[in-house]
Amino acid sequence: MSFARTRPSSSRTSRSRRARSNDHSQSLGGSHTGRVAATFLVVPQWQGSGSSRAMRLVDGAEAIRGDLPTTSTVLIDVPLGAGNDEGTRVSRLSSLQAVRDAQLIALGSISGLAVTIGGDCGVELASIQHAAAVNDAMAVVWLDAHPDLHTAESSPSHAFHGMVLRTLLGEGDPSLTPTTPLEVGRLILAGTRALDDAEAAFVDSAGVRLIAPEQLTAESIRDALTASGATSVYLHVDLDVLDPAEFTGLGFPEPFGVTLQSLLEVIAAVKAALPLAGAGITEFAPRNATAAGDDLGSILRIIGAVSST
Ligand SMILES: [Mn+2]
Repeated sequence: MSFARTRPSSSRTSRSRRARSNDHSQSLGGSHTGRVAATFLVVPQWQGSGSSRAMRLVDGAEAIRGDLPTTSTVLIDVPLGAGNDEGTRVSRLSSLQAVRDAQLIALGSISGLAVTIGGDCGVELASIQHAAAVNDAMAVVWLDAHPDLHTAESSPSHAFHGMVLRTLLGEGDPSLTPTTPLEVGRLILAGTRALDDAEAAFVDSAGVRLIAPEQLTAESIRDALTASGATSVYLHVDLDVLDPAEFTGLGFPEPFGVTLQSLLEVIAAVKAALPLAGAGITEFAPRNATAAGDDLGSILRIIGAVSST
């Protein structure tokens, strides 16, 4: 193994957990969630983010993990260092490869629903690849302010979290691209509203389905799933799909997002339409422990909606 098995107890993590325990008493399985039947794969990867404050993603993952049932939680060890680009245009590629490999091993031993908790959106690489390999005709509902459809060549930041979906479609660094790519006809971008020019051009030329925030309803997502012909669905939730007025712990907030209520309705509609092949919740980047506590209630409702039966 090229990465550490144990994370030193950083003062940052200890501080956030201590502070949170004073003012935050919610936990999963409370009255606002149903029965939880999932395994949570916590992946505190920050190396895919292009933010100068990417380390906040580690705090975000830890804050969420503190509220998950320990018996059904698996923590992936993420390299402590940034890693390097291995001569490619993908920043920190070596770390991304190590996390991907560790995630695939962990996913292989999970039976039943796996819910991946990021970390940056790059954590979806392994989780979607794994889910697509064991589920036929799987749709991906990508609830995210951003389409994450850059190639290494078009990405201005070289940050992998902006390339993860394009990589899953088969156009990424060869060391990360899955053997069996996703089919573009089964991809649904939802709540997506911040597209770079190169991404918008790809959405147009490839005919990717995109439901803008103001069009996103239980009915529109159901119609898009029906049109895709899929028989199972992976649900990706980047928390930045939410309107920043409702949710503050974001590295890349984008205005005019969806409400929490609307997001919960859409998740319920997706689950009612097709069997869930997997799910991921990413990009929680609280600026401090108090701010994390303010957002955790919303996150737990989302996790409850995704994972309850
Ligand atoms: Mn995003």
